[in-house]
Amino acid sequence: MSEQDANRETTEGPAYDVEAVQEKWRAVWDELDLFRADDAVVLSGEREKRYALTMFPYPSGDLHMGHAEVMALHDVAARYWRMKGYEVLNPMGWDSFGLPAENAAIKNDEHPATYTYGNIATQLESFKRYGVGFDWERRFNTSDPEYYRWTQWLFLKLREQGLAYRKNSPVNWCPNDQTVLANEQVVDGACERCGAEVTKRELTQWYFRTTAYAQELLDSLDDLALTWPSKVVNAQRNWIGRSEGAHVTFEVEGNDPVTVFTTRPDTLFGTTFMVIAVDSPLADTLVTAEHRADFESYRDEIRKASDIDRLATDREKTGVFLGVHATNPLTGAQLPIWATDYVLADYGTGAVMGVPGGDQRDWEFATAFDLPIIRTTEPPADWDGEAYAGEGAAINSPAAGVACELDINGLGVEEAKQATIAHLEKISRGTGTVNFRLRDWLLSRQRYWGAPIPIIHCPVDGEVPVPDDQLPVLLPELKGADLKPRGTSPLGAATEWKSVACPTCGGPAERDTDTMDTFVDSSWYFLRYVSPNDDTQAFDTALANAWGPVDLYVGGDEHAVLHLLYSRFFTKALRDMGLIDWDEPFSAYLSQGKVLNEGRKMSKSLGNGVSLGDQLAEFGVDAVRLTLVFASPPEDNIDWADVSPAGSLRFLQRALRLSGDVTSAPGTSPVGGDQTLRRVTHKIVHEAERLLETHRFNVVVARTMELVNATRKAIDSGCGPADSAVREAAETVAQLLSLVGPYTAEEMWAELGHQPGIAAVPWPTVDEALLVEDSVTAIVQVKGKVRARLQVAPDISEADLEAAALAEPVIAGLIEGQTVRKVIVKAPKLVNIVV
Ligand code: ANZ
Repeated sequence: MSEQDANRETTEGPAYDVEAVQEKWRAVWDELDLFRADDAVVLSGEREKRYALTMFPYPSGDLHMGHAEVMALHDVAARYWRMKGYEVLNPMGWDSFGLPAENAAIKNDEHPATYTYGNIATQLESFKRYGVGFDWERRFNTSDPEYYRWTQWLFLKLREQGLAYRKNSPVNWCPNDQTVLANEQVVDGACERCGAEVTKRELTQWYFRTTAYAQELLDSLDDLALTWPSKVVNAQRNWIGRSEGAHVTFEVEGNDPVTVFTTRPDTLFGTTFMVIAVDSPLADTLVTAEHRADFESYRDEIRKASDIDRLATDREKTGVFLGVHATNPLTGAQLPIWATDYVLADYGTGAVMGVPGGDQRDWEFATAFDLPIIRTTEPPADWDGEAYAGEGAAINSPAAGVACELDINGLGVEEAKQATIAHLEKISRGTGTVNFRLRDWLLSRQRYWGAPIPIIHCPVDGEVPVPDDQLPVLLPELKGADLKPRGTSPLGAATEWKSVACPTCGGPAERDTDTMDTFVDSSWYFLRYVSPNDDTQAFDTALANAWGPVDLYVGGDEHAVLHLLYSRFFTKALRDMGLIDWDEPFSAYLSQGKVLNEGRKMSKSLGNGVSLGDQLAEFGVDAVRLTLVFASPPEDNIDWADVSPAGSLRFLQRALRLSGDVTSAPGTSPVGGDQTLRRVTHKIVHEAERLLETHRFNVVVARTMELVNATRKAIDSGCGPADSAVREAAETVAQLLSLVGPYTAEEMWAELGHQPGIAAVPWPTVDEALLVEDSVTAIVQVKGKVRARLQVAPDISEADLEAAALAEPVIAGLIEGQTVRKVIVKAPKLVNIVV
């Protein structure tokens, strides 16, 4: 017996047999099938719906503490809705394709399918033991052909709409995972999964046109900001990165004109050079024969660097002259064109007008290569910095002696911008424009474990979609070394699978050998849950409209940009195809903190991991769940070293003992029971509703503890165990507790003489009359200082309150012999006496 167990026995009587209680109720619950969501009820409008969703796991091992936390939090909301009478959809499945499972499988020398499905079975068992109220009838795995058939179908739908396309471009390459990465998967220049430094490669890849929705994805964030955490909303805003500015076109001798994107068209008079992304096709076109050798060797060197390094403000400025000049459209000045690495090929137009007076990077570049600097915004008098990007009057625009039809000298930045844009539009040398940082989503992967891209490449017909009736394109069976990543897709090794007849001309053709990013699978899974077994369509539109959107989504911050943004894109695209009628997938989002140990993230290498299995074995499911919910507000991190599952277990036991002590019969009316205890009970239920709706689940647990204490006091030294208010309080404890400790709650419910299935019992009704306070505290101030406090009736009149204040002995003593000039009375809370 552990020290805690011994402690428990001496202070609280014998520990309850957690294991036996869990076993008993699990079997009963399986039988009762309490969490089945009823489509008919929401379709008919008979009951209002709630869709509760938590991010489905990758099956890369058994469940861990992080899963335990998110599931415990999520279940509080789902169970509460259920008790409040909503028809609740609360499904679960597995995000079973993708790198996490594949890498783990390769490491363990197993086939990804064997490994994945083995882990799913393990996790399913753990979920059931953990007692989360999921509708298991709706489960699916994204790696099931019945699911990915529809992922492929959706890909083709998006392609039909021009929202999926293939292009050749420099892409992020992870040398360790041997695959390309979306921009969102590169964090500080490293692979989001494995941490390896990301490099660039020129490849033909598939993209989703997320940029088509850039403005709407941004605009809808204004509404989401009310129900989503601000850090997630801000992360998305930054990621989408809207910039207002202009496209300006420069003539280039012997070449096509070059267009730049600038946020500061007002600085055009201060442009002294032009810089082009060294790795852009444009640089390659412009460079003269004489400068080509230098250019190419510079480019080879730069290709090794990541975007983050390239954009770092403290990076030394490098570049090569391309041998050509551009003409300033306003002044006719000749500007040398350089290639550099601080301009990115895939942002704006990949070309920048160099304004050293206004942009620090340009300043450093001009200084490094001895190019002229002209200020076009007047810096403040005490300015001793270099480039000045702030507010100020336009100067040198144009400079003295320079002829130009446009003169913006003296205008403020905003006015100067508008005037310049207007002029450029008039002379057809530019237009006002909006630019987004958001890039299209690169979705193809050179890895085995994903949904094959359903495209056939035909030498005659080009890209041909696989016809609907030939979906799914099943993953070919590959084994051993053939599965391993190698720079090109492993699917290429399946030579028989790869060669097919072209669906259009019947001639020899080849399947696309790339697979889709796992994030494609999870961008629409919330739709599949509404009709998970439908083999005629991806999802049923009527059901999707009835159940959707998700009312509360619970998950981690790590998906703030990736998964949430992609799901939002899919939702908007599907809406525009008429497949759903809502605009956003997740109406509210709760992002839970992390479970740490001793101040640090749990990890194998630090040796500070806490095994969920061990915790459950030692303290039981309810104590672990209660500890996780009680430890902090959901958004905050929890340090497992600072919490006490043993204390949680003691509390559960104390709660359980209440139900054994109640002696009145089930069904006894509480009316006429002890009023003090009834007031406490009803106030706590009333407050709990508000707390649950605002996701302050930890405080709900605190209030439940208070109710346990109040009930215990009533039994032991108050009205006694036979009072009907004691039964009411104990039943309320069981119901509140069912949100976090369902096994203990069910046990209490049975001991209180009820049928099993507390999860389906309606939420207690609050008697408003019991919420009215007997008395409130009124403050009495003399000369602005609080001198006394009075207990008064909440509906006391102003006259009575003034009289009571003046009669109070301390106050009477203070004002004796003084002239009372004024008495301000705000019943029932305040009396202010001015002497
Ligand atoms: C001239 C200028 C003058 C600029 C000035 C800024 C200040 P955001 O706000 O991020 O959109 N730029 C344009 N394309 C670029 C690329 N592909 N790689 C790196 N930099 C690029 O930034 C837009 C500004 O970043 C543009 O406005 C351009 O520099 C630069 F006083 O043009 B600016």
